[in-house]
Formats: sequence, C-alpha cells, structure tokens
Amino acid sequence: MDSDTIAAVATPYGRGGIGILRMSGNAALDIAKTLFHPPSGKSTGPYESHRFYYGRIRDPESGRILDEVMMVYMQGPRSYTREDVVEIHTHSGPAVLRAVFELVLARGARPAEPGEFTRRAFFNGRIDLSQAEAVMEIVSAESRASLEIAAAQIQGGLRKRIETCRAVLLDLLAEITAAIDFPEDTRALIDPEKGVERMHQHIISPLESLLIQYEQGRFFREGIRVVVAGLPNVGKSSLMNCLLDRERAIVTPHPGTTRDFLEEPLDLFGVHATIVDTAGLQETRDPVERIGIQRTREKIEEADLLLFMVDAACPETLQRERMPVFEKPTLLVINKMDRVDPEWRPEIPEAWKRVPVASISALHRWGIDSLKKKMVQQVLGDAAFRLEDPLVPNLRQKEALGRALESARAASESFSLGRSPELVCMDVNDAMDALNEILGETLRPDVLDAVFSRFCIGK
Ligand SMILES: Nc1nc2c(ncn2[C@@H]2O[C@H](COP(=O)(O)OP(=O)(O)O)[C@@H](O)[C@H]2O)c(=O)[nH]1
Ligand SMILES: [Mg+2]
Repeated sequence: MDSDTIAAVATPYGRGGIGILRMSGNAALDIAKTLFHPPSGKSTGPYESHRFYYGRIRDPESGRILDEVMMVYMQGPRSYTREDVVEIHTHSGPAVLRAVFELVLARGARPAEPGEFTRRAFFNGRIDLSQAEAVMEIVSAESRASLEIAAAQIQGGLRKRIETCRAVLLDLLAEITAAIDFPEDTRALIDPEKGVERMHQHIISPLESLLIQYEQGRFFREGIRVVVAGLPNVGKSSLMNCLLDRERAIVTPHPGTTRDFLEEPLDLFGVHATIVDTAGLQETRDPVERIGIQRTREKIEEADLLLFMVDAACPETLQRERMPVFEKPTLLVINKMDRVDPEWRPEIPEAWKRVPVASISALHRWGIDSLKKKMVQQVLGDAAFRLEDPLVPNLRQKEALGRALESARAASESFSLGRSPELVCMDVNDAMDALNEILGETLRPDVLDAVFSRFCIGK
C-alpha cells in the first residue's frame, strides 16, 4: 500500500454550488484537523467515520477563515480507496478550492495523479480492473445506453462471469494435474468426452456470448460515426441541419460550399451518434477544396455508416461512374424528392442495387424519421433499438476474451483427440492467464498505466 497521502480537487474547477477536495492516505484526517474547525463551543471530539461535520476552514498561518464547509471522514477500509479518506465540501469557486488545496499540500499531502484514487482502489483489492475501467466509462458516458453498460460493469457483472469460468478451469487443472502426477491411476483421467462437454458448456459458450455482446453492444458503448458524402450540391449540409434541427452547416445553391468537414453529436433513439458533413466529392483544381475532398475520404474510412447522397432531380448524380462503391455499411439517400414526380423511380446502377435506399427531401423534412430508423437498423441490425444485456466488454477486454477462447478451443480439441494431459494443461493455463488479465491480475505495469492515465484528476 502506498504510504503517502494524496489530494485533489475532485469536482470541475469553476463556479458552482459545491466543490470537493478529496484526500486519501494515512495522514488525511490529521491534515484535515489542522484546518477544519467546528463552530465555536462544539467539541472537535474524535471524528466518527461516515458522518458529515459542519465547520470552517482556517488558514493556520494567518488565522483567516477561508470558507464554511462540510467535512466527511471515511475510515479505511470502508472507503473508495480502502485507505482513510477525507472529503472537504467547500463552496465552488476557483479561488477557494485552490486555497484549500494549497493548505493541504503545505501540510504534507501530495497532488494526486490522474486516476490515482481509483488506482489505489484497484491495488488495495476493492475493485478489479474491469470495474476501474467502468468508473472511467461512467464519467465519460454520453448516452443512456453507454451509461447502462458502464453501470453493469461497475457492479462487477463481467467479473462474476469471468470468475465462474475461472473456477471451472481451476477444477479442470486440478484434475489434469492429478492425472499427470499419478499416471498409473486410471480413475484420475478425465473422460475425453466429458472434458470436451465441460469446456463447451462452461467456458467456450459463455466466452462466445460475451464476444457476440461486444459486437452487438460496441455501438451502444462507443456510439456510431455517420458520414454524409456525395457530389456537391446534392443536399448533404441540408440533411445535416435537418438531423440536428438547427442551421449548423452553411447551405447555398453554389456547389463546393462545404470545404471542410463538420462533426456534431446526435441522439438516434438513445444511441449516441456523431454525424459528419463533408465536402462534395468531385474533380477540382481548387487547392482548398482538394484538401477537403481528401478529408472526406479519410472520414469515410473511419465511418461506421456511410450515407451516400444523390439528387433525384439531377440524374447525373446517379450515374455509375459517379457512384464509387465503398466497403462500408451504406445507405443510399435520394434527396430532393420534392422536385420529381411522385411516380418517378430512380435508375440505380447494378453495383448499388443491394444497398438499402431512403428517399427524402431535406428541404421539406420528408422521410427523415424513416431515414433515422434505417440508419440505426443498418448498423445495429435487428437487435437495433434495445440492448438486451448491458454486459458489453470493451476493446481491451474483448481482445483478452478472444485469446481465452482460442486457448479453450485448443484445450477442448486436445481432449477430443486424446492428447497428453500436459498439452491440455498448457492450453487451460493460457486461457486462465487471459481471463486474469481482464480483471487486471496478471497485467504488465505499462498496460495498467495506460488504463489509469486516461482518467481525470481527482478520480
Ligand atoms: N428542392 C430541394 N432543394 C434542396 C433540398 N435539399 C437541399 N436543397 C438545396 O440544394 C442546394 C445545395 O444544398 P446543400 O445542403 O448546400 O448541398 P451540399 O453541397 O451537398 O452540402 C441548396 O440550395 C439547398 O437549399 C431538397 O430536399 N429539395
Ligand atoms: Mg455542403
């Protein structure tokens, strides 16, 4: 356990109702006592854990009162870090928080690094690494769905499933080791068929479903990137404004109006999306427009969904040579439907015939809701509008799960082929290592650093 006491302002700097200074470590309470004074006449008695105390912060050097505050002491191990924690709730203003922060530093605390409180919670065994990551995800969640995913993890949802798998692997290991140690005792051998079945039921199939959850839930967790692209003047910026319900992008009748891309967040039925408006794709000599078009191509690369837009009233935009095919989930958006006869049917090039179509008028807001539904459908498939199970691994966890699954499959194959127990043992061990990594039990320090460095100060 780290012996030094760390301190940080845990709330955003700026004006507000309250601001919280947080300390963790052996000296936290002693430092607080030198600054915190209950109203005169009240005993300073021993501070009880988990109780709020009203009082004042006084600068011991000058004797000046700095603020009226509430203080709470949480005696370890019943605290966020499992160490002694003190929080001082001041009024929130940049000067008052800075002043109190400087006082605790002058009395021996040291400024916390980003994520250091959570890091201590992890190292002191209060939470595993998947829960530490969930803390971060709760703080940065931008949609209801990503919040629910993070909340499921912070409660140890993933840990419980991993621990169940591990327990089965441990049993298997014990039995296989017995078979290795006492080769003459044939009763110690695991029946290959049963071994395969156990691996499937308790390891392979649960890991597979977690990986499917990753694929299905990834977009709920991270949001989806939607890029609107097409020839100049087809109405891309108009659609952007339509989806956002405000005049975000400049719209003019002149081709080449949008030269750089624009990005804005958008809520699609509870799924967090980022919508990107781009410069029209065309041959051009204008150097600025050229850079814009290069950026459009990069944006299309990064997209989860491409809205390729054409102009119903301008048949050239529907010509084969003007409609490159992109290796992306794509929707063909036919705009300006107000300018054609209701009977009009587009002639779609062969390569585009299987791409779903949405017909709209960005000017009159026709077909926008149905387009939005198709957007979600196209990325999330039929599971679209609701996340059945909020347990969705993140990328780091998914990679470890993938390795665990590979080793588990190898072990199962060795069982079924009747390979030596030593071989099975190796694969089972590898699967175990990969699972341990998810909970942060066998991780290299640099990987841990990478996880915690993404945190904010005071968390
Ligand atoms: N009639 C009609 N005009 C539209 C529609 N959508 C956009 N426009 C017009 O088409 C022109 C180009 O639109 P803009 O959104 O700037 O196209 P962009 O170059 O693809 O971004 C503007 O004059 C828009 O008002 C539509 O659905 N119907
Ligand atoms: Mg535009």
